Amino acid sequence: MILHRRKLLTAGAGLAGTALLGGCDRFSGTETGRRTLKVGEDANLYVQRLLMSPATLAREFPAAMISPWFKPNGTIDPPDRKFRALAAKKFSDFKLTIDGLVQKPLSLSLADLRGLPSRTQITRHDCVEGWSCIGQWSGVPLAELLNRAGLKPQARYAVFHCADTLEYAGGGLEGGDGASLWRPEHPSHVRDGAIQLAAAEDWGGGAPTATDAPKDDWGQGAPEPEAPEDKRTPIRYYESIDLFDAFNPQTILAYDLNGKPLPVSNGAPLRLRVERQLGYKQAKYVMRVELVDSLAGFGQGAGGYWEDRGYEWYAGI
Ligand SMILES: Nc1nc2c(c(=O)[nH]1)N[C@H]1C(S)=C(S)[C@@H](COP(=O)(O)O)O[C@H]1N2
Ligand SMILES: [Mo]
Repeated sequence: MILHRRKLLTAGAGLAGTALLGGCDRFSGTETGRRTLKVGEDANLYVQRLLMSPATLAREFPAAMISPWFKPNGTIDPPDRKFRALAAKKFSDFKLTIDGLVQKPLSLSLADLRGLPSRTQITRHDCVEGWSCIGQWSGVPLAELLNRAGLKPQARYAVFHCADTLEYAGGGLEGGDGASLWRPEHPSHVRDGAIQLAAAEDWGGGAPTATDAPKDDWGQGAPEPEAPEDKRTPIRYYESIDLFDAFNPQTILAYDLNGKPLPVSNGAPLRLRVERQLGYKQAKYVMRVELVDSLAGFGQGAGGYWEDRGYEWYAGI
């Protein structure tokens, strides 16, 4: 079903709807399918309908059920040079970039984000490794940001670019079994190797070219000039969601956990909460949200770091 859906979404506006429906009855028969097909025709109508249709919310819990400790997982302290510089100044220089298929790209500091309307929710985080934690998250609804930026009609997904390097293209980890064998069940394997390597390397995306030299891939400025040149491309964590989830009121970019600023181990300065999905969708260290019409150009094209390694793109709980 997910493959059908990808095919459908990337098939392009020029194809007749009926031709597409032929192989995709199961998907197109759903409400989601019908609404997704509307995107190319009238994005404003689509977004209006989305906002008016009752959102499905994940369960929220009473404060008494908050876990005493929210287990950090995956990357817990990004080794990347740029991230370290931001963290050293308590993220006072941090700017979240919102760009891609938007009318007006945004660049917002943590103070800017804290000044916007916020949402607080107590939800349960379920990791595929088999553990759960209940935490209280506060942050800016993604819908707030998307409404301010204004979507272009072609926008279909939000891609979350994260600060942490997990490996390097072309084999960045020593003693590797190969990327295809790495799974979330073995985060320390990924993490330990990545820390050793990324700490020694420039984080800024391999050899800069004339076109991308002024900006790294988070849009946070030029790579450090003193950094050693590295031909390898760092593979950073990324995630993506569709506009249904993007506009869900529980979808927030969280800056507080349990009433305190988010610890680095849980994704400071900003992490995604998309509450109806599993843990690996909850991107930490979010530097940039890019609105796109296709996921094909990112990583291996499956929509996320773990999705590229075999996990489902829609990780419903
Ligand atoms: N940037 C980034 N986001 C990430 C990960 C990661 O390694 N890097 N791990 C994911 C996984 S598998 C889980 S379970 C959660 C863990 O979030 P926590 O550290 O707050 O428990 O973050 C998710 N988001
Ligand atoms: Mo996870």
